[in-house]
Amino acid sequence: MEKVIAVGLVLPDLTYNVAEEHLEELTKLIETAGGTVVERVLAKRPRPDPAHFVGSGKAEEINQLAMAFDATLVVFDDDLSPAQARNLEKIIGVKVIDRSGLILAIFAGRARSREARTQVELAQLEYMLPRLTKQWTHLSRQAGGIGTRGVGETQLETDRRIVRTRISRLKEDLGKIEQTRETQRKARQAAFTVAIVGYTNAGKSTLFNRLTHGTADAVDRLFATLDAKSQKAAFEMPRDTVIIDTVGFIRKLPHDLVASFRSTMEEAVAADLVLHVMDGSHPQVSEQREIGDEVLADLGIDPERVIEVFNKVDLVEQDVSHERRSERVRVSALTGKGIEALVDVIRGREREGGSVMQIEIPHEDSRTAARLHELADVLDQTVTDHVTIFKAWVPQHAVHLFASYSAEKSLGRAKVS
Ligand SMILES: Nc1nc2c(ncn2[C@@H]2O[C@H](COP(=O)(O)OP(=O)(O)O)[C@@H](O)[C@H]2O)c(=O)[nH]1
Ligand SMILES: [Mg+2]
Repeated sequence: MEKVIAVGLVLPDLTYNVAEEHLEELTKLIETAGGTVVERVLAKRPRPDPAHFVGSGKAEEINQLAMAFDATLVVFDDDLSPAQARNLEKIIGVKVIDRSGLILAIFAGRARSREARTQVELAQLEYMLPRLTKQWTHLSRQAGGIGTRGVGETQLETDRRIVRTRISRLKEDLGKIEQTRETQRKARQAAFTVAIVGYTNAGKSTLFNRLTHGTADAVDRLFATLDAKSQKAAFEMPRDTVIIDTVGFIRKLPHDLVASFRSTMEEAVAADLVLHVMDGSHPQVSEQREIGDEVLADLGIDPERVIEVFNKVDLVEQDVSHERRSERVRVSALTGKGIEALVDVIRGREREGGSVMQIEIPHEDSRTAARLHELADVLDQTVTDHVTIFKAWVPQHAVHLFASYSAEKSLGRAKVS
């Protein structure tokens, strides 16, 4: 295990408590990357030092700590400029990376699908490019630790031109992979899709497993999930329903990564409904929620399509009943509490803008049957001597086309929009 020192900067607008929470999260990230935190440092300053970020005096202190604790890596919670990282390394004497570099390293270790691997390598190279110029020999000497995992030594030894060529190659590959993904998405179009999004560790994969009886990787680890996973809902639903698990958000997610992970998050963009899962027991839940809202807004997701899900209510003591707001559901994905209510909310959304109808179509009327298949979501069908009885979700605009075939038992209530 690589021994690591975690460093945070406390600016005047930040309380010590919040700074501690942020450092706690950084510690978890470091552990996720396979390191162990031997010491934490908080530096209080009116503003970042342009050359040494925390100041050269503090850097000197960190150097002493690194020697005392035998640390081989120092991780800063905030973004460092390439020059700051270089200057700090000179004083501290061991490898220095920032939160972005750390997250990239974690992603590199987690990526499984070709798409995720391509995206992560692309983001890593783009992150490294400005840092490569003079740090050349320096970086290749250091290769192999947390900060450089995923990018091979040979790449470090090549020059910028080759890195650039590699970057454009990866971008091309990514374009092709996205086309395939688009085709797969089209194939799912008939179904109602529900994407689960939220801060890392909020319980998305646990909820996914609850809703699908699935086997997504649900562990107490940041970013266990990188590849979107989809599976049919395990509950009886008015329409065919597919649930999608996605990668989590995090504070200060590197911008390059946000861009390259956009295509993974496209699953959420294309979804009919988005469940924004929050860890209701987390002290920083409102910050996490804001970050989630920002990312969703960034992706252009209409808040109308979002349902807020407060998870982990089993860990929250207060009585939840008098705090209810519409379209906010409180659940425990772990114990199953509130899941039925959530499923009901999803059902309600599925019925909106249409009706579940029972429709009897005579066998000779194949045109109407064909139209039904084209316009509606057929849930069930029974063939009798003269007619086929369909149970189907019919969008509001098409209800009149089938009204005369309807056995009049509209099973769902249409909400006129
Ligand atoms: N107590 C409690 N723990 C939960 C709940 N949901 C998830 N967890 C735990 O939180 C951790 C992260 O869950 P996971 O589903 O992997 O989160 P993800 O990163 O959002 O996919 C795991 O240790 C889960 O067991 C819940 O409702 N209550
Ligand atoms: Mg997950």
